[in-house]
Amino acid sequence: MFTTFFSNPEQYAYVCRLNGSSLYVFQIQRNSSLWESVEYSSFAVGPESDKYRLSVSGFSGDTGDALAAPAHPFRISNGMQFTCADQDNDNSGGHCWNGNSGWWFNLCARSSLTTDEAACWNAYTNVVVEDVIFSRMLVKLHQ
Ligand SMILES: [Ca+2]
Repeated sequence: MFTTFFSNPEQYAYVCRLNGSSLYVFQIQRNSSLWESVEYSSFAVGPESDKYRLSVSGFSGDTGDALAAPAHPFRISNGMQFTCADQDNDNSGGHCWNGNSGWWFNLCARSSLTTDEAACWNAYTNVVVEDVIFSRMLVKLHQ
């Protein structure tokens, strides 16, 4: 998990500085121990004034696009502002935040890699399966 990465406000700024990087890769390990990876050729996080809005495109990978696939529009994270314990920016009448860190929740999401207890990455169905036991994010910078 990169919970710590998203739990420190100064790290948000670091993510913003990485905007325009050539490739973002999420590597995900399921509780079956299998690893999967997804890539986004464009990954941007908006400024604090826009509550770190997510913008991704250019998906490829060996599992589905849980951030932007249109199968279940109300769960798309792409275009959403960041929600965490003290910032409810999701489209739920409640608060999608659960666990100990935040995510780009909509109503709510099919993905969340920042929580220690209920991590998920599910692009194919509307059922949230919390089967991610480890994940990491890699960034390839422009030359
Ligand atoms: Ca809400």
